[in-house]
Amino acid sequence: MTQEHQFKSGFETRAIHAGYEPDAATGAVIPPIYATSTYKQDGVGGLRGGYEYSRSANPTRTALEGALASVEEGERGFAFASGLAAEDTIVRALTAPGQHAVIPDDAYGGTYRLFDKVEKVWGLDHSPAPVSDVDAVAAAIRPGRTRLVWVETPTNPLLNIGDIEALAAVAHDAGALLVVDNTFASPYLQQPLALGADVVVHSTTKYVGGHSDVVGGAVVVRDLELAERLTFHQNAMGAVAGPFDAFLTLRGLKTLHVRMDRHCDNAERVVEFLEADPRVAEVIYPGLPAHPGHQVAARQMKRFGGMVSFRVAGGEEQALAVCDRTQVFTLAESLGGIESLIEHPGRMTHASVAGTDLEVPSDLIRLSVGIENVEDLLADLDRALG
Ligand code: P1T
Repeated sequence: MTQEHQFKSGFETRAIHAGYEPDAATGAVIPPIYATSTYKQDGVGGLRGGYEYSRSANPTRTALEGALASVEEGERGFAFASGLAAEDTIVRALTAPGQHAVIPDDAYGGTYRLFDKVEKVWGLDHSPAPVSDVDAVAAAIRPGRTRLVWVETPTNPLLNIGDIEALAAVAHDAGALLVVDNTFASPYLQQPLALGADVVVHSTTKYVGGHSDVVGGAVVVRDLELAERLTFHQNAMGAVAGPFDAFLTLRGLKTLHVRMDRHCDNAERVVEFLEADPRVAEVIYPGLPAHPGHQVAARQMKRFGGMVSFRVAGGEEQALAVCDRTQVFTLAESLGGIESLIEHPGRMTHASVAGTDLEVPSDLIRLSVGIENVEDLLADLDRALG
């Protein structure tokens, strides 16, 4: 597909074709795993395909990076060894010591830990703010010092919704960049760059990879100056995706739209079931009209996603018991794979925020609703609720 054709195509076509032309020599329709660290030069500096060393660039990674840029409607994509490696590279590339970031007050625990224990030591301090409250985010900005307004939407694990257009306006008024962690929505459901965000970041470990078999991260931007800095830091810091990981992630991306629609279908049924169950105290899902972010989510997302959080009647003890009892939902960290997962954020993914402003309720359970038979999922939850 030519560049121009890629731009005009629908999401599904780009997810399958963007970033790679069938191999000129063999006709291979899928990019090979270029398991090579280096490339023969035809005379000093005579690079055949622009490749010099696989930390700087590798053809399998290039294919993934092109596809990521295309599905996020950006100009340049970057693939990293993990979501956190992608986040760290954004911070080092786009901020300087002495600057400040506004971060979500219910971010992924590991993101908070990165800002609080690593980036702060480097000289970037941060203030948590609720992403669903644009005025609170604006109030957390330190004029002249805030360089990044960093949001997740939906947030992990409380599924709060940030209004990307409004947050971009607030960030830009203050001379800051808006970074959107698009992991929970995936590029199929939401394209933050088209809504005014400057940087999109993903844990591709989740919906993009989609099969719980690879850890990875991605960054996508439109602005070529930001792209240049990210290119430099990706190479200089070196936290790149290896060729096999890039291959698996690209393979996952090609079916993202099909998987995601089924994740959403099944999540809607799970929400309906939980809403009607007296053993459940509260269901949190942006697709519910009563969710405070519903209107914004309906505007900026294609559907409402595969993540469902709920609070059980009976407190932490009951929440832990439910997590122990499921048989189809696997008790595990992570999300976004084909199989359903259940977890207790307070003790698992968000244990690192205990005792901080980001602490999550102890009776909260998070579901990553997979694409199994939905009746099996409902029966499993019914049994586990006891
Ligand atoms: O795990 P890694 O690929 O490094 O990505 C970190 C990350 C970043 N952003 C969001 C929104 C995330 O959810 C994550 C990872 N989250 C989990 C492992 C989890 O179970 O929530």
